Amino acid sequence: MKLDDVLISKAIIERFSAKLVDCLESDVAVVGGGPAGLVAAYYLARAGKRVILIERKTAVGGGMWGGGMMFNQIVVQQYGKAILDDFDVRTEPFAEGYYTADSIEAVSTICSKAVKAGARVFNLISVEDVMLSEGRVTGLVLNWSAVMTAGLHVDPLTIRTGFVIDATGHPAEVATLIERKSGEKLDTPTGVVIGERPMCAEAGERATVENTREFFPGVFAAGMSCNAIFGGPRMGPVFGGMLMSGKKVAELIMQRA
Ligand code: 48F
Repeated sequence: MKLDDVLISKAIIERFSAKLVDCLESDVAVVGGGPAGLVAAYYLARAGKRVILIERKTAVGGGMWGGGMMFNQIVVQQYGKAILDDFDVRTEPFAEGYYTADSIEAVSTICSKAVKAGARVFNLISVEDVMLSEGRVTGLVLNWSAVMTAGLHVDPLTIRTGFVIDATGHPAEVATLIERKSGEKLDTPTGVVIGERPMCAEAGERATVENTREFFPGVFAAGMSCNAIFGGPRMGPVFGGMLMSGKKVAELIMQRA
């Protein structure tokens, strides 16, 4: 059989378009494909929810690939290990209560499990705005990351969803967008994005999980964005809190959806 170049193009365009059209309405839209977003997408999809995950970059995985300062190992505590066990990611004990994992195995395995559970992942797309109706976020406004990077004057498209997860990491982009554009208060002690505090692994891990919650009607924080929104400390390359937060946000949404 002789390969037909144009048939290859047709296959890509038709299949991608069908996937996108199928995702115009979803139960949950996860913004950001770092560890927290991927873990949330997995547990929600596994429970039968229609989940779409939007990631700005070419690759999902966020800050997990690089471990700590490009040493591609991650550290987790017992509760993080339990989640890695759930995904079948291998861990090694290092000291009492400390486990390490290969960050490449962790990202690739968690991503694979999320996709196979049914989460629909769209990379190279950025969330540039939210849809707001009667004080609740009802959807997301999307554009190609390349359009945004190039500053091209191209209008976006929209998707409707039941719940949004802000898993955008340190910049807490969804929360920041809502605060800046809606003029409405967020459900934080100050009504705005407080900003993350300096490094403290012990307090940061705890705060990430505690701060995993709904901060605006229809919108939940997961992962590092929790501490950025609620003013918790950063915690560097210990990832158990990110994994726990992803699992917790999925459970919170499942109680509602
Ligand atoms: O930063 P990221 O890995 O967030 P996380 O899941 O994990 C944080 C850790 O990696 C690390 C840490 C651990 O102790 O502190 O930083 O909370 O992943 C966030 C992802 O969101 C994407 C971004 O490219 C990254 O892959 N992202 C950010 N803003 C947008 C976005 C946006 N507006 N639209 C789409 N994707």
